[in-house]
Amino acid sequence: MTGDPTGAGRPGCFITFEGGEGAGKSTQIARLAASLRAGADGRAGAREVVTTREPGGSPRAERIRSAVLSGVAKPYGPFAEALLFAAARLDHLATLIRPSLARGAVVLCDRFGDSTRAYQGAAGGVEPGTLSALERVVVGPTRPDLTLILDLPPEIGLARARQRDRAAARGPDRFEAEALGFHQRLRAAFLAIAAAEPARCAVIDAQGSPDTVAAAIREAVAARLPHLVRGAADAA
Ligand code: T5A
Repeated sequence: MTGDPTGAGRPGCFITFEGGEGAGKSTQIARLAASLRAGADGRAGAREVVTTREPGGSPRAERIRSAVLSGVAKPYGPFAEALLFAAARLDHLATLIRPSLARGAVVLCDRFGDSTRAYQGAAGGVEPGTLSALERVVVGPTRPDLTLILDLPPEIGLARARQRDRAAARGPDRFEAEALGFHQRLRAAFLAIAAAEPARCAVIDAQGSPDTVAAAIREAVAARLPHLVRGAADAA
């Protein structure tokens, strides 16, 4: 992919996945990555796709992830946690996301700035203006071209996450352990973000089977970023 297909001043394309706990983001990122990499005819190598996650995605940011998700920063409060997520994001953007976009890759990121707005802002109580200022400084122009918000009742997402955690013989992390009301505020916050920024965000019903959700995501990508699908067809 060359030029500036999204008009965002860079050759690559930045897609973020957002939503509550256990919504299926990791599952669906792997599926979309495979489908974009394969191209229209299933031939491997048609497009460079980078998959990554937040917090984390770079060695230094992964160290911050371990600390925050362990709950060690919880006593400092949601604003301090927002600063830690921002520090991780700064490194992730500088070392992975921006270089990948600059060489024309499609970057698929599991959570990004909307998670700070929802978790530390709407659910955690940090003032939105403060978080917007932080986002302006840290993210600057590297905003997502498309954000897929995987929506489902938090009871279902938490049950999925708990089942996965049990299978892996581990307990809930810092945020999974919050009360149901916290997760209900998160869901409302993600839907409010989508309503406020409809050009960037697409809400995906995440209650169906993995195949049904994957099909809805491919449809949204084709509708919002047709050059990605066209590019795959051209490469075929
Ligand atoms: N956070 C993050 C902040 O507070 N502020 C920030 O700024 C940022 C960036 C990250 C935590 O950090 C917080 C938010 C999070 O609490 P994490 O471990 O990355 O922690 O957690 P999540 O992003 O929530 O990811 P999860 O791994 O919990 O959930 P996913 O990725 O949404 O779901 P996935 O794909 O792992 O699926 C969960 C289980 O459900 C099954 C899967 O097989 C898996 O077992 N599943 C389905 N089952 C039935 N039907 C489907 N359609 C299914 N899809 C998946």
